[in-house]
Formats: sequence, structure tokens, C-alpha cells
Amino acid sequence: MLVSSSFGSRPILLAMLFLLVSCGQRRASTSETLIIGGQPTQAPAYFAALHQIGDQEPFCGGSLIAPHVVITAAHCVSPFRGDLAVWMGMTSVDSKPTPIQAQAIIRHPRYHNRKFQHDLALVFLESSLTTKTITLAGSDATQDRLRIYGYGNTSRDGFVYPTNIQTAEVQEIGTGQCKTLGGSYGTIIEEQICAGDMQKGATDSCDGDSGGPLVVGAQTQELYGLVSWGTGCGQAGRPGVYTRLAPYHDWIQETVDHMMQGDTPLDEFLAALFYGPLRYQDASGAERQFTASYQLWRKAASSVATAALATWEKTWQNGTVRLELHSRGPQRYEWRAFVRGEWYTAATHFSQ
Ligand code: 4AZ
Repeated sequence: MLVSSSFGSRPILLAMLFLLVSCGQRRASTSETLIIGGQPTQAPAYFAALHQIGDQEPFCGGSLIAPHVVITAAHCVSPFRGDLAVWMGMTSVDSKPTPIQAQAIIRHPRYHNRKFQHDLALVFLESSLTTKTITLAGSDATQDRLRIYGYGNTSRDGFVYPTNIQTAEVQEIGTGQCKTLGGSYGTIIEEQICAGDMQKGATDSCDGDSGGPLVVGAQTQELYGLVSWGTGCGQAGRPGVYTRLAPYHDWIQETVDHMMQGDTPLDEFLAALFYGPLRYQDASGAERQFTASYQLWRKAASSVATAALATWEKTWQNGTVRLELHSRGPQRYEWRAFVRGEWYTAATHFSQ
């Protein structure tokens, strides 16, 4: 997430960024300087390149922390892009492994999309992998030598995306010092890490590196943080901001355990499975879109007698989860869900 130094111009900057990214991508040629001060490398086995099925380019990074779980930034999956998949351990976009689809996604419940705080999410994969996972770092001491990996922008003042994954070393700047840098840095909390090269801005993460790993250790790497945001890229005195993982170890462990044991709270479970927008054509042919946010679950005796306007189905650990949209008069909808062997009624939000 790129943040401009002046708060007021942020939406304009983001809109411009979007336009530039969507129309102006070009690949780095070998003669150009790569990442912000990085170099091409072999992708670590745990590195996940997030992409939308059918796309040829990744838009974010992630890390495999369990055979079926990738951790990434919440802003990478917010708003949800439907049909998310990962390429594991991919070193070059010219040589892609088989994509693995995301089956469910859980964002941190306190993720704040304006302050970019609690910027983490768990992506549960359709098939579990035998690839090596990365363990979460135990240490919480300020780190001099940290390493980043990603397919993000390699240019300080334009948009140049590399064919080969890039890596660079960055240095941690204490949270207290980072807060004094002003602008958006004033919102930094202990659950975030500032890292970069304060003097020269020689190395940094940038747009497209988001969600990717910030690791500690040379021989055995451990996951210390996730690329989150920054004010520009590779500017002196403007470090990159990362989600610190140590404060979230319990949340990560519990969330993974609950999903695997099948006792995730119902509304959270449904939102995790139906993470993409639910599209439906109404009687007039207009497309409506429902978001994956469910509330007020009540047990229902059965499904309603009327035929559903639309149904969506997902499987999770051999069980089928079914969502039905029913009509209750003009512009009035009722949701029914079959989950863990019972029918429920629900309220959901819909847009457009
Ligand atoms: C981004 O937009 C982004 N310089 C990530 C990291 C940094 C800036 C922007 C840090 O994904």
C-alpha cells in the first residue's frame, strides 16, 4: 500500500497509482537496476506469489506457514479479489508452477484499512503441500539484518516489474524513532516494524511486494514480518512498514487450529469460505453482488419451501457448505445456509 506524505491527497494518489499500474506495467530489462536496490535470487520454497486465476502476474506475496496455510497482508485480499490462487516457490514469471487455489481466507478481525494496522490474513489452500514451511520468528529484539523477497516494483519513480523474484537486505528502525518521522508514520504501533535504509533509501520493498516475507536469519530463515506499506519507495528517511508477527502468534495458531478442527464461529467460517463476491442476476437481468459478511445466525427447521433465486456451494474437509438466496418480496432477500449438518437463516450485506 503506497501512502503519500500528505494525508489529503491520498485517495488521488491511490487512484493514479491504480491507473498507472493497470495500464502502464512494463518488465525490467536486465540492464536496469532491480528491486529497490535488490538482486535476483532463487525463490525460497515457502514463498507464495498471489494472483488471480487466469492472470499472468502476481499482485502480492505470501509465505507458507503450514502445509495448507499461506500468510499474507490483509490489504492484499481486501477487497476480496475472487478466484485467488498461489504459485509456490516461483523464481521467474516465465516458469510458473501449477497454481494452487485458495479455499478460504480469514483476515485479522482488527484490520484497519485506513491506518493499515493489523495488516495480516490467512489463506487456506485447496491442497496441502509437502513444500518446506517457514516458522514464525521467536525473537522480538530489534533486527539489524532482515531480508525481503518479492515481485514488486523495482523503480523509485515509475513502474517496472521484474521477471525474476528479487531480494534485498533492510535494517529495522525502532518503532519509537519511526513514529517521529511524521506524516503517516505517526500512526505506527508496536505491532508494526519499520525497516529500510534510513540514510540513503538504498533498499526497500515497494508496490507488489505486499504480503511478502520479511525474514531473519541466514542459514535457517524465520518469518519476522510482512510487507505492508510505505511512503513512496526507496527514499531516505522513509522506511518501509511491515506487520510485526510476534504479537499475532496466538491469533494465528488459534485461527488455524479452529479451521482444522471445524469449530470456527459460524459467521467467520462462512465469510472465510465465501470470500469472493457472490454474484447473482435478478429477474430484470441486472447483476447484484453480495459481500462475504454474515450476521445474526439463527437455526432454521429446514430450507424454505420456495425455490432459491441462487445457490452457492463450497466443500470444506469433505463436507458441503451451501448458501441459498431466497426472495421475500421486491428487494427483500432471505439467506439460508446449510453448514455442519444444520440449516440457518442469516443476514448478509449486499452491494450494488
Ligand atoms: C505497496 O504499495 C508498498 N516502501 C509496499 C511497501 C512499500 C511501499 C508500498 C514500502 O504495496
